[in-house]
Amino acid sequence: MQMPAAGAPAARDLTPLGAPPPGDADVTLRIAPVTVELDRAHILSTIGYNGSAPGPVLRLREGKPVKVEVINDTDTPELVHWHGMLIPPDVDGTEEEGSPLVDPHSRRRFELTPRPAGSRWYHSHAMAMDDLHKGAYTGQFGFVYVDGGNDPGHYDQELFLALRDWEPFFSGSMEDDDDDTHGGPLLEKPAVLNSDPGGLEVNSMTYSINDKALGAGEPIRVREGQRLLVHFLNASGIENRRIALAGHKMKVIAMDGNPVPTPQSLDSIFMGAGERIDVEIEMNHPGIWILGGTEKMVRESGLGVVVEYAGQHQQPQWIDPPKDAWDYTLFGKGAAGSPSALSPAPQQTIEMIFEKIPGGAGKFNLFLVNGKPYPHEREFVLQQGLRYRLVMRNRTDDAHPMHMHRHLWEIRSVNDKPTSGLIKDTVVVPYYGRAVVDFTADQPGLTLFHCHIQQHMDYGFKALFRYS
Ligand SMILES: [Cu+2]
Repeated sequence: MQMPAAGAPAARDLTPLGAPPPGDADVTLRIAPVTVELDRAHILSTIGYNGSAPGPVLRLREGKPVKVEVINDTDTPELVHWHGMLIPPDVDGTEEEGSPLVDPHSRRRFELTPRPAGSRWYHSHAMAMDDLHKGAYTGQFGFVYVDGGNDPGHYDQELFLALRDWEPFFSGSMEDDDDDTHGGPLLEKPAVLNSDPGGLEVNSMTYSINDKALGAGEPIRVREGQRLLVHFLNASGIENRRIALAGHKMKVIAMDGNPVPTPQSLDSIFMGAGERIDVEIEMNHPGIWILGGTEKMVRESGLGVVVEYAGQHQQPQWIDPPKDAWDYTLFGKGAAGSPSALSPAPQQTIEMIFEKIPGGAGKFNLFLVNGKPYPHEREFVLQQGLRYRLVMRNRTDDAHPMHMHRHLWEIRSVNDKPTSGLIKDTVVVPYYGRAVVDFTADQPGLTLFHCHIQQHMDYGFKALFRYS
């Protein structure tokens, strides 16, 4: 199939600018300046959706088309991307794929059919470069829950909790204490490292869950014996995070909205930027507890929320969880005994090598995919219907949450540890490590692949897949 080049999308259900405000949109998202009061000391101005940040939780029915009206009340063009959905490139909200921009002070109508069921999210896909008031640094993010209508769970409470950092700033080098991937076998560590001085990184020291810093908002009020379903999202454009609920285990039942083959009860969970994890929590330990980042500085700078059992009155308590190893393969099927029907053999393999060119003092690092920053030529061409294996070789000293639009990945190995059956749209490729995923090329059209850390994406860490 011949696909249009980026910037020349097929017109489809797009209302031209200046059309009268239609009254029949199912969802209206107004992008405009908002004030977010994390706590009394942190009252921020940013850009949000419908007067808040995060935006509203959108509950959509799987397979039922929705009309989305995007109104851009800012001075710069915007894009609303639907992360984790299998939708065509012209509504995916990605300039590289040819989705139309929503121009400043104008509106545009999109029609999309939400699928598959599960926890998805929407966010700006604008480039930020050196402007820390754009793209993923703003308050333009929110959950989309695509309802499949077959949720067997009976929960007393369902919560949507987005982890977030604010007031980003540039710093010389980031001590990434929350990078849990350093313990790996370093399969991709080059024999000779580039010892040039590193460039600027984006950092933060201001955090929240949803729009409140730890202790500033209402607690999550529970009763002993309740079962909670919590949808977590790491909505950071900067960092991966580990979180825990003191005194409780969290049972991981879905990742990136997709049920995991092997649910696990853990003391803490790790989420790359852009990833979602759904957990069940049995409220079986009365007290007043902190749910928050496992790193003290991060938690005390706001990344947390109090969980309060009825009738308890003490100070909120934190307990450091045991430092469990985090590994996607825990949640997949074992390689042995996996029915091959569920994991068809790939017909072609695509190799990708990730490298970082240190920028030096005061400059930005540059990221390369197979030796080149974005844009590439026609290196990544898919043939519709084929099953592909993507081997991601991370020859950098960061863990990168890699995301492919409009497709779902089946994780096949992490640092050569095999697995199958775990379906995701974002995968953290470990520090000097390797991740292998399989996918079927079943979504024709341009498809963006990128690191979900905004600065990495902006400085080269992207590639565009095409269909031949
Ligand atoms: Cu990255």
